[in-house]
Amino acid sequence: MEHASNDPSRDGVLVDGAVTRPSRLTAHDLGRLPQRTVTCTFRGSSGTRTHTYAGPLLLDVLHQAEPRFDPRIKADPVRHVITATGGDQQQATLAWAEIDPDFAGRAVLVALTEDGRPAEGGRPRVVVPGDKCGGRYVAGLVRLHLSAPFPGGGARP
Ligand SMILES: Nc1nc2c(c(=O)[nH]1)N[C@H]1C(S)=C(S)[C@@H](COP(=O)(O)O)O[C@H]1N2
Ligand SMILES: [Mo]
Repeated sequence: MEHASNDPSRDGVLVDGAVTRPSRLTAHDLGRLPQRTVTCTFRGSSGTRTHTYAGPLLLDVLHQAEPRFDPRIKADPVRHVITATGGDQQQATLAWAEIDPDFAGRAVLVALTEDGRPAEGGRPRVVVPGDKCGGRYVAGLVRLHLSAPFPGGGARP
C-alpha cells in the first residue's frame, strides 16, 4: 500500500527516496528557497497555453534533501530519476541529468504561482520549460521521489 506519507490531505510535498534528509515541504518552506520565474508555452487540456510560473528550482528542492549519490559508482547521478506525483496519483518522471547544470540543466520549477496567483488547489505544480506537451506539468504535487530504477551501476575498482 502507498502509505499515508503520500496522502494528499496532508500538507506539503514529500521529498523522499535516495536522499539523506527526507522531508515534507510546505508552500512556506518552498517559498524560502531562491525563487525563479519562467514563462512557458505547452499543449494542455484546453489547447496551447502560455503562463508565467514562479517557485524554486526542482534542483534546489532536491538538494535541500541531500541526494544520496554513491561516489563509488561511476556517474551515479545520471542513473537517477525523479518521480513527481500529484494528489490524484498522476505521475511523471524526469531524469536527474535533465536538471543537473553539469548536463542539460533545464530550469524545471516546483511552481508556487501561475501568473501571480497561487497554483491550483494551493499546491505546487512541476513546470518543465521546453516540454511541448503538458504531461509532465504535474499539478497538485504531493511527492517528489528520487531513485535509481535499476540496481547496479559501474563501481570503480
Ligand atoms: N495532477 C495532475 N497533473 C497533471 C495531469 C493530471 O491528470 N493530474 N495531466 C497532465 C497532462 S497529460 C497535461 S496535458 C497537463 C494539462 O494541464 P492543464 O489542465 O493545466 O491544461 O497537466 C498535466 N498534469
Ligand atoms: Mo496531456
